[in-house]
Amino acid sequence: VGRKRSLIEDARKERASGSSSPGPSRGGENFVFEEKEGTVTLNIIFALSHEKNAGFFKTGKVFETFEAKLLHIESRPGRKSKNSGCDDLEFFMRCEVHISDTDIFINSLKRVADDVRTIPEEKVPWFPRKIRDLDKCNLLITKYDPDMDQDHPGFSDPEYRKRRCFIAELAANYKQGEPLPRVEYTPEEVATWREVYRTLRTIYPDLACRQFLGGLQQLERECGYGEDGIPQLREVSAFLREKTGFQLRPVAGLLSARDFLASLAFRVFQCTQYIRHASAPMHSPEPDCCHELLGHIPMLADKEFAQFSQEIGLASLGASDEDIERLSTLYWFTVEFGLCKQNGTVKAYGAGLLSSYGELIYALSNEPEYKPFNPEETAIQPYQDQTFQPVYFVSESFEDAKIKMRRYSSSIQRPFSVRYDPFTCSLEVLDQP
Ligand code: HBI
Ligand code: NLE
Ligand code: FE
Repeated sequence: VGRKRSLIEDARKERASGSSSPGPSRGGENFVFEEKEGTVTLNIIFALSHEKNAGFFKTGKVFETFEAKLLHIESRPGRKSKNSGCDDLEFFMRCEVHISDTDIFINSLKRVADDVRTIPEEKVPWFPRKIRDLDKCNLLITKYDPDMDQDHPGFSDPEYRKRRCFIAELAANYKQGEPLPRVEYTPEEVATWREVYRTLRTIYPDLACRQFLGGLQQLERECGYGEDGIPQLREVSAFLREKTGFQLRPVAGLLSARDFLASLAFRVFQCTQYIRHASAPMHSPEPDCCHELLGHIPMLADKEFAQFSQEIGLASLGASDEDIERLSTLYWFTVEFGLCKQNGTVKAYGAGLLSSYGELIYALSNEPEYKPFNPEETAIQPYQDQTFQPVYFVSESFEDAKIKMRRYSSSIQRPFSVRYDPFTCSLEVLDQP
């Protein structure tokens, strides 16, 4: 517990201190807002025509008089120059002034410069810019932890809890680019895996979607999947990289939605390495290696699905808390619990279904309610993360889900746009015009 707490605190501290604040140009630090006591940060734009060149120094005097602390300065051809050919300049200044001086400061500027206006500060949450920044995406949620939750099947099993701490430590110490840690699984752990694998394997052909079955077959042929041993993340990651460019990194437990989704933007999938408690093989409320390896990995070997996953990740970067909540609900009802139509029948593609014998059977029985997948509606559907879902969303096809999801993502308002550069594994962040 202590270790996890301190992980959470480290992540918070690092973010708050801004020492890790990434990004070179506008769109980077300009968005990060910090209100210090008694001061306010202003983004000011003003224009100076060529004849009034001396005006620049007059504006400088205003800044000096009000002891404005300059944070950023930029100049560019003004709006007028574009139309009239006259060479006026526009200045963008970011500065800190005393709150009580704000109005008089702006008015003084108006006397010496043209078109003075302020633009509101955008508050954009920190997000990773390069793949190495994922080392900072480590905010764990201790909701279903065996150390914290009395209802967890491992709560009263000290051996199990000790084992979980050991495996959590491997993930906590991991840094991007290092070889993935190996876990020597005990015979008891392998027995749990065997039971999960064997029972699920018999029902997959009838209930899982075509893409999943294809992926699983490849994993069985090329990556040692089978009931006799728990595959190691290192091999599985190498396999996925060849298929779709996805790679894995170890994670100690349930990650915050923001951090989890952010890693998808880099085609990185965060995987737990511990296994569920032997007493509850057919369903676990938290992710474990059965869920990752059986539920997620076969799907991530499909190109179209990989693209779908990355796009949810890209849409989440720097999004507001409310948008993250909606995106993670969408993720929940698609990537985790999605159903889709194939040749006239409904099949499962959601990882939470494909790793739980109990819920897979239930979801494809005629008990639960089905609704057509429609992002606007799906995004606000309350969901259940302790036991089976009361409702599942059915997509016409992956193609259809992807198109609808794209339309939804592009409706999310952000003051910048992002593009992933696969050569450098980093993001290009562009200010919108
Ligand atoms: N963390 N380790 C881990 N694995 C997941 O599958 C996972 C997560 N955090 C959040 C999450 N999934 C989703 O349910 C969404 O909230 C994004
Ligand atoms: N219920 C799933 C399982 O038993 O494998 C895990 C879901 C994780 C979100
Ligand atoms: Fe999952």
